[in-house]
Amino acid sequence: NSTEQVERGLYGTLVVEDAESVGYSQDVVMVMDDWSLTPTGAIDTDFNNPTDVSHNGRWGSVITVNGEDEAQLTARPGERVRLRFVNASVARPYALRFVNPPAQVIAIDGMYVREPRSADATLISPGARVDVDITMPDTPGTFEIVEDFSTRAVRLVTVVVDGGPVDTPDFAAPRNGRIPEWVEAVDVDVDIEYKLALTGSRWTINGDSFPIFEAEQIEPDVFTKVRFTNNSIRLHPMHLHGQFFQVLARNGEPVNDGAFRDSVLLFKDDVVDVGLVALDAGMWAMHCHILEHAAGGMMTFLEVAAREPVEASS
Ligand SMILES: [Cu+2]
Repeated sequence: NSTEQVERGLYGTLVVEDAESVGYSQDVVMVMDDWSLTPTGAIDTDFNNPTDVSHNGRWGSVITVNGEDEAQLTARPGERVRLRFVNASVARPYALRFVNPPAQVIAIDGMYVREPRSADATLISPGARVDVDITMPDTPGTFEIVEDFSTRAVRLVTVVVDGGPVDTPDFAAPRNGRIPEWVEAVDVDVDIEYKLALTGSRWTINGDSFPIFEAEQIEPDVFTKVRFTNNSIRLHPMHLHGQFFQVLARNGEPVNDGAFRDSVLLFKDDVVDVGLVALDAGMWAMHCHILEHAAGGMMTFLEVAAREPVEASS
């Protein structure tokens, strides 16, 4: 399975550029990963060990950005920079901190959000992507971008602001004003519920552990409400291929997500409702993005039916 390959670094990024340049002075991809190393600095080869599978997967002690454990970004005072964060870790979520200078999230999982929102305390679960809009201070200096998902804060990137100041590019941050507000969806019946549990040493979805699975089927072009119920004490970043969804509610509390995403992080005992309108027919994988959990059986498929062929009029 893919755990070992991704742990060893078999991944890359693909940036789909805007049709027209938005106007940032820099556009930088930030790939985050963590590494489990032996005392001599080699990659620990104990992949998918039973403890990692039954706990929260494998969390390495060394965190890197773009392969550097002391990653640095250099910019001139006043520059407005787009940072595209990608979580390539097999198991570890990151919580980004942007206090000074402040920053805005403009896109989640490769899709612009309805309204840019504060990037402080932004969660990026394994496999997720977040784009951030940040303007450099107008005087030289350094600041750090840190993450503090676990109790210990870790520096991800040192930003060095240096050189002569530039005029800050002045434009409205990109957004997708067409993302619907599904406020009434809170009261709509659930179409599919996925119950997530640890059964013995295997992870199960509705009692089945992959490669045993029963694919749920949904129709294209209609609203579908999916509930994830975490009947375990572990984290589960649930990830759906091929479609994007909005979070509707978390533990019964309505959420005005304003973002289409392809994964959502469940904490201990969480019940999370998401809504989607499937557009692309096919058998789509749905799995926990803690890859040790996927290897332990936490995977299924969601089948989106093909559209009825349209009769040619005579
Ligand atoms: Cu999981």
